Amino acid sequence: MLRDTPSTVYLKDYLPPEFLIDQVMLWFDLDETETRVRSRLELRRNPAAQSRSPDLRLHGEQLELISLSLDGQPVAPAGYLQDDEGLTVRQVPDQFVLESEVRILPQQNTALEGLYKSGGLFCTQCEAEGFRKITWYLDRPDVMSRFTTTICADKQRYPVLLSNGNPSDTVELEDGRHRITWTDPFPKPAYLFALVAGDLRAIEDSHTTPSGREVTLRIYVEPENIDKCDHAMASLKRAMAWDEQQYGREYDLDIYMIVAVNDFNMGAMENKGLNIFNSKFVLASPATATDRDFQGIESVIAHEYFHNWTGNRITCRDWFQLSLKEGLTVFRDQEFSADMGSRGVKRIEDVRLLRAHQFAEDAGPMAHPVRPDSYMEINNFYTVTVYEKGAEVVRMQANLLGPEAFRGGTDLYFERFDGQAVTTDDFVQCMADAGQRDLGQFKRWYSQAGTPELTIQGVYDAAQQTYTLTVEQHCPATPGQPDKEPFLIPLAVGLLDDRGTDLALRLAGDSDPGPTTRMLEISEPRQQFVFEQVPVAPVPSLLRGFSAPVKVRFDYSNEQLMFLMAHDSDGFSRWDAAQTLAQRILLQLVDDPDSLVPEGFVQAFRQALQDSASDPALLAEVLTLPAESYLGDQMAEVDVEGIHRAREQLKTLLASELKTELLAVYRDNEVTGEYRPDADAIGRRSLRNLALGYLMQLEDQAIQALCIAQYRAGNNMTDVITALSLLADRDIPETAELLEGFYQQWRDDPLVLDKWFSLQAMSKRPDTLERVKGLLDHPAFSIANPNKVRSLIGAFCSGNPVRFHAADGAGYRFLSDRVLELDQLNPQVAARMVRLMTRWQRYDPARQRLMQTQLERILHTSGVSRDVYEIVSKSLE
Ligand code: 0A1
Ligand code: ZN
Repeated sequence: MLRDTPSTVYLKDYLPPEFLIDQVMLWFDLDETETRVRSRLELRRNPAAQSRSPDLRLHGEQLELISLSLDGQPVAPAGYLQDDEGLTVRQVPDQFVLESEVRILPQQNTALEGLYKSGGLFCTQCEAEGFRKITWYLDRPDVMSRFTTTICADKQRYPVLLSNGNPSDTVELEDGRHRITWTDPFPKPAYLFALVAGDLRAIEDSHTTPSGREVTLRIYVEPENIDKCDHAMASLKRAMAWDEQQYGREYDLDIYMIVAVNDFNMGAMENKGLNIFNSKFVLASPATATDRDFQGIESVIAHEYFHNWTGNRITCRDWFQLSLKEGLTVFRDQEFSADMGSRGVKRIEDVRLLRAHQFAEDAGPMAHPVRPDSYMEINNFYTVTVYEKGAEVVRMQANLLGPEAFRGGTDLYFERFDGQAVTTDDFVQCMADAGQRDLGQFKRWYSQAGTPELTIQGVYDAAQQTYTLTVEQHCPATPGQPDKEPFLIPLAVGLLDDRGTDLALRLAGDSDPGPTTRMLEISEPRQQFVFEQVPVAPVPSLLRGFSAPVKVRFDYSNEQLMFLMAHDSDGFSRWDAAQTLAQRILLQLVDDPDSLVPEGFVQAFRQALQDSASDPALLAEVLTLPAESYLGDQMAEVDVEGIHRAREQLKTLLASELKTELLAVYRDNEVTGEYRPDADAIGRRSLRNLALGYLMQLEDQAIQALCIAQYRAGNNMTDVITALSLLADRDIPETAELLEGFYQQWRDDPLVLDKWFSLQAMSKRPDTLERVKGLLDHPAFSIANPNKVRSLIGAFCSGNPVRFHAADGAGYRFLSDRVLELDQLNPQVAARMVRLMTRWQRYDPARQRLMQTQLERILHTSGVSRDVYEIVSKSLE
């Protein structure tokens, strides 16, 4: 916990390590009160070091020293110095063996970083800097070493003992204990180390790689969950085949293991050969998991698997390069999901997430580049910018190079850097070499924060038959970066003629007409593109497929947006046109509740609902209005109540105007037969549930009965939870009983209860905060469990803006109370929660003061963690 102001780490200060570790041997003695860890490190000076001190400095926190020896000789007390952050061993030779033994207390580790207990299991989380809570080490990603790990524990309580690599035979010991040794042949940084011990069951399968390696696949869970692993296993097998096919990457060990644990700070972790997962991203059955859960599992399983190459075989030189592995791996998992399901819908979902969260981050006090240049606490930089914007930056390189050169670039990357710890510059260089082009300007996407804005104008010259697009780029200032250099932006455009057909695009100088979508390269502050032989005044379709993470400003009329909505050949752009129009209408309603909704808008929705040929999943996306928080981001000052009122008003209007069509859609999209989470069935359920959501706006008893019937039918968790959420929004007499019934039915399933907490936290009812406070005392709630924190506190503060931002500040007090309580236990999760209050400058003066007061209160609380301190102090700067 914090005593002094935390120091800042800078990318510019990077130096290669002074020592390397060739071999690590670890021995764990796991026990109920304490764990002993013995380590043997084979160290030598790094020939590439740029500095040379006589001493060895190792990281280590919360370790109790039992013994220390160098080349077999005990180190005298004068020969070393231990402090809060590590160990200095004085005057070491150039090559030596250092052995130590420490005592640690996993049972008391509530931060869930290092070695900790989740229920009856021992497990680890070492990324980013958790290994230093296990033993003294050079805990930095550019120190890669071969690990051998021996685990010893009570056989009855911990029949399964796992670590990275390949296992030896188990040895039975006398006192009811047993022992096993795992050897990982691949050098790895300490953040990829993992250990698990517990009473686990596994499902097993196998996969044969193209080169003929037979890989055993095992998913370990607590015994009661053994029937909920099939989807995860099937997803893993699909991911392995996809990576072989798309990237030519095969798995490299004889065994691949996944373990599900209930207490986990993040989604999952890609430890070499032994992934540890939040159980939310493993366990699923039709009765307990929603379509979203099934999709989330497929994508996270794939993400962690893909890390084996992009992250593990090739890792990051330092934590500033985090997006090297995360941006690339997110891009890979996005493409995998697109191939497994509906590509168009996947792209829309990803862009929706990026705009809602990453654009907001870029516009707030924590804005940072994809490759940050400083941090206080690295755990605060596992952000949507590093992950999702990082993925967009990789996608833009794919857009600029085209699929073949991009694949050439990744092949080169794997060949050039296998077994190394490298930088984002190294990655871009591979792309530049494969694409045979200079990507120097492109690299600004890694170093400059902020969301670039493109202001575009189009002029048609009927006499010349030309259409000229003028594109200006500008990027707003972000903390520490007042001025930005121009970016290289791939801008995909099309032109629609008056019947909505794509024109072949011929740019000045082209000999032949080109394709109907062109990737324009924007590199200057202002640029013009002249299209020739354009027979009629076209409607431009801009940023097709969201070819770059930018905002586009073009002065479309409502009619043009409706035209694009109906005709654009690019599914993403059809959706985007609908969103832009809906946003425009909603913001007008915020200003003036009496403003007229264009009849054409309702008509466009009607047509879409009646178009039986359209893809239900895409349709559901088109008909989903922009979220309240996203609408707030579009205003100079967020009007909390106005936005909520306007959105409800428009939903109700659409519901009453389109009741017949919505009922027809509800009726026609029922999915019968056995539950399957395939794209078609998911699409139909999402459209049908969207229709139900609109219809429930009508406060109509027959529709409420329909909703209750859907809940009671209990066909699958998607339909059940949608119905229950809609009921929980309203003062319907049955609701209380249904909520209680749901709890009784699922009281032994923590993941289902997470949904129960969330839907109550997101209820539109005015008394929601009081209910949420009551739920903190519910026996199923625990502030020590991150999933529970996210599903109750997180869902309320981020998913219920109108209640969280209540004018009296009660929501803010509630959050800061929880943050202070949580910070004592789990600083990482506390820091994630406190972010929800850091965009205070976007609100009216009264709310600003209320939020600031709470932030100041947190900052001045003694013992606040470095994690929370960094977020709060930066937000108040
Ligand atoms: N590397 C993991 C996510 C992860 C990151 C940090 C953690 O603790 C601070 C834990 C997990 C991934 O990208 O899946
Ligand atoms: Zn990752």
